[in-house]
Amino acid sequence: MQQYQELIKTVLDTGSWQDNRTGIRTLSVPGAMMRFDLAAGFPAVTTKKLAFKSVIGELCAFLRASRNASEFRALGCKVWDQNANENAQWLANPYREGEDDLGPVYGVQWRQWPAYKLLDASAPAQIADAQANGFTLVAPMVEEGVQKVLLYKAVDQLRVCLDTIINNPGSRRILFHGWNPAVLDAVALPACHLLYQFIPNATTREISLCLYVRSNDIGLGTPFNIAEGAALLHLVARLTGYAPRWFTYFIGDAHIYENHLDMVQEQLKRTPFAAPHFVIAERVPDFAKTGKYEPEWLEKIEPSDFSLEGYEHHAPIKAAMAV
Ligand code: THF
Repeated sequence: MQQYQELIKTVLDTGSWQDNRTGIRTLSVPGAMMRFDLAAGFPAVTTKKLAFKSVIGELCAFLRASRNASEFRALGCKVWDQNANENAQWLANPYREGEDDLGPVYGVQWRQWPAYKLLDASAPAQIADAQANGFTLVAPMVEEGVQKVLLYKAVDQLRVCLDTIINNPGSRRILFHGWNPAVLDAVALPACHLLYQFIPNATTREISLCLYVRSNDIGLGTPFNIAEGAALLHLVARLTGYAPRWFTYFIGDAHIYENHLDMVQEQLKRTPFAAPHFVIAERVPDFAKTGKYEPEWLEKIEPSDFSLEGYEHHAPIKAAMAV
């Protein structure tokens, strides 16, 4: 994982100091990119210990559309506790539904993006088409004297991605988005990793992922989010019969918090180890072997279905998260 060290160096050498919502300054660079070849191993940081179980717990919670920090904890991930219960602005937010609530974060958008249509009551073809596509009638309405009907659907964006990989792998629209402007006022934290695009190659039977992260905490979030994206690509590949290949990771605001400088500098002194190997349990069906499409495994997956083999790493380094 030399690329992580390169990113740290770039930010230390070229970054500028910035203020932000947390009150802890960051050294920031606008725009960064890393590209990992998953055929060469799993992109786990080795210059400190990666909290792999926590990463996998978070991914499983996202796949189940969880919005409560207690569900993340139950799956082995504690990193959402502070955002749920210690951010004064969120604690005072009228949309917060009590202890541990996060609002409709990541997984809710991935699996249940709320979509509405307000259609003209005199356009039955449109209404019928929407209903055929899974929209349900919510209520009749009158808008500026015109009769309308309101329809609703929870869009399972990730499931649509898998269906499209199976049915139309040449599509360049296989993506899901976490940034929903309609809910930004009702979440503990607006999505940081927010645009995931899968690119299957029907010739080589390899599948790649491009991920865009609007804001990334290089000390804590980056190693975590790299591992999570790579694990998701492995899972999607397994369920659709592809080999995971290129994982390209784009960052908008790439930053190091002032109180993480010691942690990243220590990591520059360490020599990275070879990449470990990512393993998905036998019980998770391999489409390439069974020829059977079983997307319901997106929700059935358990943290224990994922493991790392041959993960050599330097000593763990603890650091505080800016809230
Ligand atoms: N807020 C901030 N300031 N940084 C972030 O990276 C971040 N996230 C998520 C939401 N808000 C954020 C939360 N994700 C850790 C890892 C991921 C996080 C938050 C914190 C963390 O503390 N990791 C430690 C220990 C993990 C553990 O033991 O479970 C580590 O060493 O990796 C970015 O997604």
